[in-house]
Amino acid sequence: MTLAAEIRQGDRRALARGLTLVENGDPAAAALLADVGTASRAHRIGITGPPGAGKSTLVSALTALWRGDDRSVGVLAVDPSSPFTGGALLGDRVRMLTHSGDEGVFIRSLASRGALGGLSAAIYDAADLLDAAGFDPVLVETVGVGQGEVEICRVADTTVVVLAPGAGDVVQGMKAGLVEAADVLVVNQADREGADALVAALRSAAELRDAPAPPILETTATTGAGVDELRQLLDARVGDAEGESLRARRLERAHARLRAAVDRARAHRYWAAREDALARAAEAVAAGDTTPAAAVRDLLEGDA
Ligand SMILES: Nc1nc2c(ncn2[C@@H]2O[C@H](COP(=O)(O)OP(=O)(O)OP(=O)(O)O)[C@@H](O)[C@H]2O)c(=O)[nH]1
Ligand SMILES: [Mg+2]
Repeated sequence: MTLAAEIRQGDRRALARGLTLVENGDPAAAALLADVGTASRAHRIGITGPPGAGKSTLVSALTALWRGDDRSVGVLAVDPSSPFTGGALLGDRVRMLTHSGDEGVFIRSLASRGALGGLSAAIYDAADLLDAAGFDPVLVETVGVGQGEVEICRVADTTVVVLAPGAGDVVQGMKAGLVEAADVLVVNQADREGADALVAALRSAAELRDAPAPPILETTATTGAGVDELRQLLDARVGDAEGESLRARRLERAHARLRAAVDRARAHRYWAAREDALARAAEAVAAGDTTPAAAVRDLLEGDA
């Protein structure tokens, strides 16, 4: 049986092997992804927000609820801010999930070591594999500050931004970008002081967006309070009422993804055929024998 067929049958070891190919940017990954068949069935949910907001705790609590409905849950934990930590740090971050040994839960940390096109391409591809293996929903937890994680959220059908009260000025500053990216805003650690004030602040920030204000929910992930409401809200997005906006989002994502993939493939082919020319041009530019602009013109000459 091919690796793709094993993954489609839900073979966990095959899935793990496939994810490693994707993560390492292995040439075999492209063939696997083409083979593995139609994806885009699973609801892909990005969970993002500042460190320590309670994302993993929330993911774990949500997972428990979905398992109660007998749904299989895939979790990808991503750390765009530390590409060089490999798995160590990420391992710590996901270890708190209490679902090990449950066949209906698949948790994997993802570091982009060699993925062509970087981490967001690797996340797309990894989510495809989890999807093909029958996991639905697929959750992507990302930690980070600023544009990085907002960018990564673009791979999701639904972006949940998790904040916690009392995280200080840095968090206040980055909220704007995060609020922009959110389909759902969650104020976690609602048991702590300042949660209501944070909700009020987010409500005013959300009103400034062009898009309709996202729903704002309060949760206490450690006790589970509010988590079922979040789960229902997420599930409703794939239902009839919100199905249309999800389809539009997927179309937009497919567009961006295909363009990026073709750009990468073309760049790869282009440079593979021109390594020597590049080396010569770089030497000429460095020596002052030609200008960068002239070198670029020469390199692009004859390219369609
Ligand atoms: N009081 C309180 N503590 C919480 C709540 N949710 C999570 N925590 C605690 O906050 C700490 C961080 O929780 P995590 O779930 O690891 O947070 P995270 O956002 O995944 O953190 P990183 O992955 O490191 O960015 C842990 O000690 C949790 O037990 C909550 O609702 N209330
Ligand atoms: Mg975490």
